Amino acid sequence: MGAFKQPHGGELKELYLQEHKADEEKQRAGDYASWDLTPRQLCDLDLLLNGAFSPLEGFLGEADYEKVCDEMRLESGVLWPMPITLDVSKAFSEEIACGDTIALRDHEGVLIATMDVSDIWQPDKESEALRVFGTSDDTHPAVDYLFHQAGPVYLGGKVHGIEPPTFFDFKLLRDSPSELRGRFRKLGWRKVVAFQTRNPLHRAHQELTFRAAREAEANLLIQPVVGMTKPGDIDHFTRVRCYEHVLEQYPEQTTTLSLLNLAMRMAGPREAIWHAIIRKNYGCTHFIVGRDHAGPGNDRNGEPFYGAYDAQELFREHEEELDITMVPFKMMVYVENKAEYTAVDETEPDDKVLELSGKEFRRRLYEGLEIPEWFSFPKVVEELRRAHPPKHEQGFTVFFTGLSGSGKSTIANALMIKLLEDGSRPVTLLDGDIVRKNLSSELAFTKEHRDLNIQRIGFVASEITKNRGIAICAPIAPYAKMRRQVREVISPLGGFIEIYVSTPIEVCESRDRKGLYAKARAGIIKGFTGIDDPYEEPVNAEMVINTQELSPDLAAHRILITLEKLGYIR
Ligand code: PPS
Repeated sequence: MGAFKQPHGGELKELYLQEHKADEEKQRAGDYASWDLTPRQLCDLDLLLNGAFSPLEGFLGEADYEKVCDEMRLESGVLWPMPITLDVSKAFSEEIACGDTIALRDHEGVLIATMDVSDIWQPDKESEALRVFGTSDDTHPAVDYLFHQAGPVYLGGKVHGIEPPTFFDFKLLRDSPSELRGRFRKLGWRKVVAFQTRNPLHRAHQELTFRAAREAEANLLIQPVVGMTKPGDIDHFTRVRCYEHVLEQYPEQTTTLSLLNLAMRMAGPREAIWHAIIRKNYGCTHFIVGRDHAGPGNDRNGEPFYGAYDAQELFREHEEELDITMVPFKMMVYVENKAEYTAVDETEPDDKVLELSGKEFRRRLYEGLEIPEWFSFPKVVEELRRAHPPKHEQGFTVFFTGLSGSGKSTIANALMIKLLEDGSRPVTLLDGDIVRKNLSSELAFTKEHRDLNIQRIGFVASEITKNRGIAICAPIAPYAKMRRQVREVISPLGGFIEIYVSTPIEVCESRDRKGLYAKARAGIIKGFTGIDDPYEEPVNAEMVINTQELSPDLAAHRILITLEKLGYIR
């Protein structure tokens, strides 16, 4: 591996089998118990197999796991801060025994690797959270994952790579450690400083990376994470397009971009050590650690999980052993009177410092407001605006709920017509009866079937909302839990406006347009909402409409006014 040494003198551990051995193993794997990898496990496995996680040779066994949690070290004594574990369901763990080999497959069933199971154990997750992340507060994304998503049983053992995971996006920007080392060798880059990021790059980042390269007299690798970052982050497709624009601002001879399929844990100081080991494996000699490196934000009480410079401190303690040099950075700020960026601790008393917090930046972005030139690059802002349009260009769902005969359909229909007249976006009406005919024709009115019906409506509405259309739903949706679930699915994708049509049961029954209430009273229809099946009244609907007080036309008009107030229409 030439000038590039792996930490602690070890070689890069690439775990793919040679072609003929992989073919043989593939044949045998038909008989192995098979585990479908979760997205996070697939990221971990990808980096295990390509050597980015050297010196690991597989998912951690129990002894290594315990020592990593306690001391950030493997049993061998080698520094390794993050437990890389294969969590599975109890049912799957009961199918297998230590000594078995299992098949590890992606979500389409492609065999990525096999694993010789050496350990099967049930971890104490609370203790793991406290030891690794220093907290059991599940507002920490990795604690949330550990407690609410990870399976209850861990499997450890060596892995044998059969086929690298397939990527359809940005293929030319994805490199294995040996590929990147090869590129550095070819370019004659003996010193490389790596910059890790999960955010779009703005001017402050550019200045910081320029300075780092200058200080270290090194070339620059911008290596953004595209595996899994903090929930709520800007999607990687948008970010990579932004990185490509920013790259035009860098000298081509000394800067390169490569994407890292890492599943981050947001573990602050421990994560910084982990990132450095990975960058060392990729052939870098220096690593930038800025303010609050891989920080998960604030805890339940509004306090930061880690100190702003804790990562730098922990890195410093282990720098020699890591064999990669830290380039520490304070926060960069813009000094207006000097028209340049500088480290926050280098400003002078008379300097006029301009700042734009991440929160304020996002607010301006989402509301289509001005973003100053000193903060970012026009092409980056344009890209971000395209991905996060202002509310009047986002999709939204208007979700009516109410008893049969409450007037939902009539108002929903009136609203649809008014929105079609406005013409700003395509509109789809998912009325109870329409859905029951086209989407849920085999379903009855049991609780289970009603839930499934609402789930389907929620799914279709979420797709419409994501693609910037308008979905109008008008089912009875009698159960609060399902309404909440639909809200949770749709809200991150656009607007969600719940409207409770609160017409009392007596009025609905007296109208009895379809004659169903009479049949329900006579016991001909069983489980009828409001008669012998419950309707749980919404408590957090954006609007309540009583059709005794408002005509359908006026009700639809009121809804339009609310949509205008919320910013979804102009
Ligand atoms: S649910 O609970 O949300 O899945 O119901 P939904 O799909 O909206 O119901 C659509 C229409 O089915 C008729 N219908 C019943 N409603 C309630 N309970 C029972 N048991 C039932 N059986 C048939 C009823 O007319 C609903 O139409 P709307 O438009 O609401 O009157």
